[in-house]
Amino acid sequence: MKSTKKIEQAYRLASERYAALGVDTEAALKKLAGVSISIHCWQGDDVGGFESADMELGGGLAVTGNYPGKARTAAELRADFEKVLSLLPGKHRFNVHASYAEMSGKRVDRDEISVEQFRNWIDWAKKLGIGMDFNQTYFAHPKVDGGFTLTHPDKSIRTFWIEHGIRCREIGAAIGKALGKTCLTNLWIPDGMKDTPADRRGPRERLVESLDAIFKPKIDRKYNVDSVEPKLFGIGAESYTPGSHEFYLGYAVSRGILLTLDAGHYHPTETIADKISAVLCFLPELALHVSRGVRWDSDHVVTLTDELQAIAQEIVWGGYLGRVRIGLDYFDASINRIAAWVIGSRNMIRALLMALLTPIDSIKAAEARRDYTTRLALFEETKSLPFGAVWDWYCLKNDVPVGEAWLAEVKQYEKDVLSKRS
Ligand code: RNT
Ligand code: ZN
Repeated sequence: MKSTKKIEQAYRLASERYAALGVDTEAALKKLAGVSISIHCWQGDDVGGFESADMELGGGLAVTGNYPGKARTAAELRADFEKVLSLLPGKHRFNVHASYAEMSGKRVDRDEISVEQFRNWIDWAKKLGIGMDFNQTYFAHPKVDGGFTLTHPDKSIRTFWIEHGIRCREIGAAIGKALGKTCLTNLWIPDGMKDTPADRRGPRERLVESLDAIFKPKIDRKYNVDSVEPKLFGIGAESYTPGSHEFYLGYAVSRGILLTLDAGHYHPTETIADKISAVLCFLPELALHVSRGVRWDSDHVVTLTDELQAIAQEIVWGGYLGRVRIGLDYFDASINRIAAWVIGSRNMIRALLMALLTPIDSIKAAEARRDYTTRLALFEETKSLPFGAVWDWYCLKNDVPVGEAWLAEVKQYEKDVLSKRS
């Protein structure tokens, strides 16, 4: 355990080093404190949800691993997430899927859910003083017929899912209103084809129609904002996805709603970092699902990769912190789930801090005078600046464990709580 005094000393030295390069560490930390990451509920229970125990996940989503201790109830998931929050510097949000409805005796189907099934979530978030985000759930349900939801050829199936879409927007608005923090309701559907389709046009035109019906009811944007999430392919949808990038980009821009860029949804060498400034030329706000695909959309725990740093850099250096709703999306059941949550979340925050501590004004000035030599030299030298000392200080100041000390807390929680779950 590092002593408080040493952490402070290291911070002071680091701060001087940064100041010499024109970077104000205090200002950086202040900015960082204002960023709330929307942390996904589904890391805590392998995207299980609490509607029914026997429904297969489907929709091309696959969680591997059977590490013991998964949350079996909403109450357990809430307790686990409180543990996570206690290990993260800053104030963050919780992102809930519709399948996390709590039925309390009276089962209602997805086309009939309402804020009633989410009261416990809202009360809990209110108690913690955190914001919440929401998602329609278009998977793990018998009406995901043949893998189709909003593009299904049968009108009655489409109608069911349209109703679900509207219900969720209403729930999103109720959440936003109750918590006094705008809720983002994100729509993703699994629809796609394993093999080459004969008709690419039909499903897309049906999807436009379905989406228009979902977004027709006017909802105060103070309470809820809507977003659509593209994907190029998935397991079992290798050849065609109606809700592709171009499809939803066009849809979001023409309808004035948000777009959600998921880092795992594109071709392996295609990153979402470069898309941020392009999309923000045409949309007021953007949502992200920061994830880590390994060979495919595998949703591995977010690590501090070049890609993660590039995403954070684009947000920070582009001046987009107020226009990008940063969310996480991954699920790993092969390691302690709380640790998975903490590692990915801390990495996201860390990547933002690294971007905030870059002497970007000098680098941009070099670029403007076409001094690309200086640009490259400064980019590379920045990589060995004493970032870690600033991060440790930030954790200390926020009363959360410094360095790897959080792990001991997770291990203790595993011993006291998780290991007692069967
Ligand atoms: C699936 C999408 C989607 C889901 C969550 C559970 O490929 O990324 O966002 O991961 O809604
Ligand atoms: Zn996603």
